[in-house]
Amino acid sequence: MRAGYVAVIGRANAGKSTLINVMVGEKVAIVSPKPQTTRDRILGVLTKEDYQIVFVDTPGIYKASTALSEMMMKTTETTGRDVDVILFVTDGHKGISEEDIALMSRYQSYGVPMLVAYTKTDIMPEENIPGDIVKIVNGGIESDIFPVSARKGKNIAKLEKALVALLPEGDKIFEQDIISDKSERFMISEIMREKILLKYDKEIPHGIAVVVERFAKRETGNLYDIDLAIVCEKPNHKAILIGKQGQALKEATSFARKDMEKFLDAKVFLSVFVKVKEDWRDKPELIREYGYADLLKELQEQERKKSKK
Ligand SMILES: Nc1nc2c(ncn2[C@@H]2O[C@H](COP(=O)(O)OP(=O)(O)O)[C@@H](O)[C@H]2O)c(=O)[nH]1
Ligand SMILES: [Mg+2]
Repeated sequence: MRAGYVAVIGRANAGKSTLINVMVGEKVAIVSPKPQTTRDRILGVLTKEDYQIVFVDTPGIYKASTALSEMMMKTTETTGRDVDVILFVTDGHKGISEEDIALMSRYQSYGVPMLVAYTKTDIMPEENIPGDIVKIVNGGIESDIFPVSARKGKNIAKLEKALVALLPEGDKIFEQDIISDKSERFMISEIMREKILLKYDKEIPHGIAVVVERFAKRETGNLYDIDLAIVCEKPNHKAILIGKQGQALKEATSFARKDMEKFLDAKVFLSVFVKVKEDWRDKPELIREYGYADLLKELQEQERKKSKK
């Protein structure tokens, strides 16, 4: 048996969460075309007869502008040092820049075995691939490079095999049927956030948190009552979220409810309201209250280590 942790690292929007969902075979992390979709570190677990891969999804690499985004960045950094393998994901469709190579070099220098997934090959000309691979190799990156498409499932099996070969021998880390370390409540709030990411312009979703106020299964009937609060930063954001006659929010809520029903395999009564908390993203106590306690813990751990040195 081989088992271990694989940190999935790369720029925002590279396709990390999509790749993990495809490999795990279930949606463990939400996906959207906007950067900063993944906020928290999420584990996605793939268990087969003779191996277990624990993927660590990270928020990715980008410029931090609030306390929340700074925590997200730091989480990415520490995750890379504490795993068996780094899977560096790069967007093939965007092409390879010097900056991409500099990032790969940085993670290579951690001394952890690394593979590169060059993804989204389904939406780019295939003849661009060899040139980009040469660029990566000439940039001093020694890792094997796998051109893949998460959307089409192309070359995913090969990548999986290569990851397994780099894992240490050992017992399973998680029980057979575990696919994520996150609770149902967490996934419910994430599903709502995904629909908001898809529906509104980026300044709105980046400034919201979704708080589960009630998550209750009825005693009879396969039915959940779920109440959510969407916390936003400004009164004008609240107005945009709700929309004319509540139409915008109604639409987002209806998409979310459908996905929640799929996820819970039950009927869902969903009620959603919007409230304003100015600048919550810069207030640690609110970041904790809104469910990002893991991010805070991570930050405190680092400060502790720093002050020890
Ligand atoms: N065409 C195509 N799109 C992809 C692929 N993988 C991810 N995407 C899209 O790229 C965007 C960002 O994906 P996401 O997984 O959220 O990226 P992350 O920020 O790195 O986690 C989403 O719109 C995905 O649907 C792929 O293999 N092919
Ligand atoms: Mg992501």
